[in-house]
Amino acid sequence: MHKSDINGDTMEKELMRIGVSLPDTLLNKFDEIIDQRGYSSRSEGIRDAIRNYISYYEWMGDIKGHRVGTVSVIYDHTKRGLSNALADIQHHYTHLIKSSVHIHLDHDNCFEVIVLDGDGENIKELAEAIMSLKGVKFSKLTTVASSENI
Ligand code: NI
Repeated sequence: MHKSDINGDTMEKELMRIGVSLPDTLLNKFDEIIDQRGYSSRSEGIRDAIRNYISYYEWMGDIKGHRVGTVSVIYDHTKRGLSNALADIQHHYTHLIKSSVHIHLDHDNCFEVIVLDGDGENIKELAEAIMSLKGVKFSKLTTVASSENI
């Protein structure tokens, strides 16, 4: 077996082309960042972004045991059904949610921080449910082991 077959390099070398539809504001912002960071091409920036996305979700997969944490979300409250969907999710996980803060950022956007305490896998479920909602522009989960495990 060739060495590259073992470490997965072979897979990375087979480049696939994909077509992606993006809002121009999102693409312009992305182009600005990859330019500032000195990326040689948009493709290289996208590959890096996808690697970060994958490692973030792999990290999320390791969240287990009793945890405390936060989910921060920025979303467009004018998006039909989104505020209701967010409320529905939070009402489903009342046993985890200790507090939340809501700030109306501007005409369309809201910033919400949800403070959580409970089982790590449930916290992850809650975070994933929120992150996958259409209209959520930013979301971030942070967790630490609760005091008994520190
Ligand atoms: Ni608001």
